[in-house]
Amino acid sequence: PQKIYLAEYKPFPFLIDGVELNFDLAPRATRVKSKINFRPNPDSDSREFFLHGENLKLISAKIDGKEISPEVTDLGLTADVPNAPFVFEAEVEISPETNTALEGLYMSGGMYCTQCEAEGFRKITYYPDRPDVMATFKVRIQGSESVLLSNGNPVEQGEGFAEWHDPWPKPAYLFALVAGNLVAHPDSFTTKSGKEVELNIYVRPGDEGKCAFGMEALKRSMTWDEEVYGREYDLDIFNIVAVDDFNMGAMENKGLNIFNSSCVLASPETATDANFERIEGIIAHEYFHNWTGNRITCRDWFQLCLKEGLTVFRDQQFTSDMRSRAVKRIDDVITLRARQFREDNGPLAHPVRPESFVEINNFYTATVYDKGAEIIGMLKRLVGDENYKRALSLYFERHDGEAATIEDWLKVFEDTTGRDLSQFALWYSQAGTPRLKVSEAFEDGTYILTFKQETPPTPGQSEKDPRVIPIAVGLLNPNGDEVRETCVLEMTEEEQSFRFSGLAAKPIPSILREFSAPVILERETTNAERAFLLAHDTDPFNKWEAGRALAKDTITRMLTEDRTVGSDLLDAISKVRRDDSLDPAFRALVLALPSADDIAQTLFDAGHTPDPSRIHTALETVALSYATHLQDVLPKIYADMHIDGPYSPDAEPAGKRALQGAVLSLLSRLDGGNQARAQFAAADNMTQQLQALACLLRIDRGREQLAAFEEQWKDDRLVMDKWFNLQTALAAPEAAVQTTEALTKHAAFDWKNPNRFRATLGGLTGNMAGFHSPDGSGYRLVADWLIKLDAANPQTTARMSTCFDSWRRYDADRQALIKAELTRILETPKLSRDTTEMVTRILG
Ligand code: HT7
Ligand code: ZN
Repeated sequence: PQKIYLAEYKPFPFLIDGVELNFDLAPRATRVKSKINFRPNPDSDSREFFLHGENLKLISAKIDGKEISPEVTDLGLTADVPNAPFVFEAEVEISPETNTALEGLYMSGGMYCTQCEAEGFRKITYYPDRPDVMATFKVRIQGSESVLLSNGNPVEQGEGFAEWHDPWPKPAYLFALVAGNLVAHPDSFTTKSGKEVELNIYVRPGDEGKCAFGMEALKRSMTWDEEVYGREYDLDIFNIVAVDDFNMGAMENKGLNIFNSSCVLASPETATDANFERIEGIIAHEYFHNWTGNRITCRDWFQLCLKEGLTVFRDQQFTSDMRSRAVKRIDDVITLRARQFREDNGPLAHPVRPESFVEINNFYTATVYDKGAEIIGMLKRLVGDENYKRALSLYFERHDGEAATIEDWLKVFEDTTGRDLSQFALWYSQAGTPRLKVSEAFEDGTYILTFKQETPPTPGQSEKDPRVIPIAVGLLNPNGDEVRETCVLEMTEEEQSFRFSGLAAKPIPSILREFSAPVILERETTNAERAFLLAHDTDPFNKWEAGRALAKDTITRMLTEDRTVGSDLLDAISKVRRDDSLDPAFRALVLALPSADDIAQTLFDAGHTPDPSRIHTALETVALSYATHLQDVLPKIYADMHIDGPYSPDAEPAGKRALQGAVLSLLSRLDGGNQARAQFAAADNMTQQLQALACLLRIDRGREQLAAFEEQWKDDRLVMDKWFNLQTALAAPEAAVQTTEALTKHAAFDWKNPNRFRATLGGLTGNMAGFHSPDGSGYRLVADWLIKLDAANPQTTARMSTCFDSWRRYDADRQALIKAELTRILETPKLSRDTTEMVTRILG
């Protein structure tokens, strides 16, 4: 397959003055007529006219009204065109009903919908399907459905048709069309300059009761973007549509966001607290794209982090403002380490701005999104809040209506602050997570911290240069008082020392506060010091981090030195658990154990070969030790966290339920599941119902409750996803593969639906000890399903194949088994470009 390189960027030879599209909808024979006004691009010296087009049946093509016979291949169309403005017209036929890849125009549950990012528009009609070609669109839809939607503002609507006009020039990846017999949850919003905006969330009949939270989240997002970034909405209408079959979470199409129904629909009975928070974050994320992505888009797909890193950063800021800043930061770092650090440490490592790709869909990664957001966080910390604000205003002013690059982005910061950001730019071009080794010295009242940075080689990048690393540090004296408030040390060299003078005693450092840079901190320390920081650190992130390090140290020693769970960990954790002054959500986070995957990577980094089954046992042992050590207080904390009154998804009650759930999980290891059975029976919300079910699955496989849950929720697709997921994710290691296999034979296992596929197979791949079953049955089952799915949906298959990316961590037998399955996948006839690229990179 052909590789595309950033270095080979060339502008498109033509500009577009306007696009008219006409859709005549039919499930297997939709007709799309296009009329595009082209003119030569003065910034290009080429006049080659190539339009992308895939899986299209060309009916006719014209230039300036005259029929032409262009050269057509599997990838597009070439024609001779005048060296002057001209009108290109085409009519094509497409088949949405048989489009199982969920890219382009497809059908989901009887409705038509589109997904054009990144390169789906070329499956709708012939077009220069690249983000730097921006145009205004007029769209006419003919169909028998009651709701016919596209981007922009409505122009005219009548029996069987609707017309839309989007006045804002946009790239084709932001095009959207929806047609279905849908119902609206309507509302409105008045912008700060007094403009009335009509808002709707469109859903299938029956889902109307699950829209209210999403709508409130949308209005909160609109207000926040006005207040914090000065960004107002710019159309008369903003529509959201919920779709059941969707490859990712949601899509920011101009004025017509399309959402995976799991990322917008919520009611207390059917969605967990975590679902509510995620929905709020995703609604905000897609809405924020209206400025960071749509008004200012990307010049090419290598610049994807320009819109995604910034928009993730913005949605993280929003959530910290809506909820708890400390808890949000801890949650984000847990996710970053689990997804991005894993990626950066394996065969799929790539720079935040990659330099080449075969299939761009494979680069919607944790690195581009989450590390992209971390880079912006570092930049903000380095330049300060005021300069960040000024730089962003300049960015919006200078690049509005443009397709920009990372160079443009950094330039606004350089112009605002006068700083040279050329070394900082390495964060975009160098892959891999820097290791930051710390050593210290104390003499005559001066404390010296010395840092050494090193980034291990990654695929295609053996040498790395030192980066700029903002290291937020505070110092505590031995009695626990803070003697130096947080300051940001700016590391620029490979090795660098920083001095703190005038100290009466050797301080205890709190390093990398708020996780000020996406690095791995390596520092020789003791569990006594970790316990001290857990008790005294004023930085909530590092307070939590100290407890996490203590737990990880205990677990890794249990596995490598045959230690038992020490009292240092139990006493330290127990203090936090008993401390009523702390936020319950924070206490729940302190109690949560590191994931099996985290332990496996830590062991591997320390030169050990992780054994998934022993890791599982060690984690269970620590949980039981927590339970036994805390048994006198657990019932009281459980009772204290009880909330009277109706369910609310707000942060405070959600935090209480999180702590109550963590306590229930411990209690159920001591009481045979009595409390969990009672909670399951009494639960009036999904959070508590699912918490209880999870506990019972561990105890007696929860057979009775699983059946009751299925009976109660069999008609709710999103809740049934949870039912599938819980069983494969929490199955005992020896039963996980069999359980998954049985569930794939369940009548409700619709493998073409990405949510159901991910819930079921993704549950197994996340169940480390089950997936890595020594006989290779987990690998085989997953590979069988990936091969099957690839023929229908390459994008989701390629994404799910990343479950194999950590294969080099394991013993030789497991490595051989995984390699055999990856090779089998690769040898599948007609394997997609997406999966071929992914599996080839994983094999290395
Ligand atoms: N910008 C979107 C990324 C995206 C996507 C969404 C749904 C289906 C396929 C997709 N391919 C790329 C989502 C976002 O980051 O907001
Ligand atoms: Zn995004």
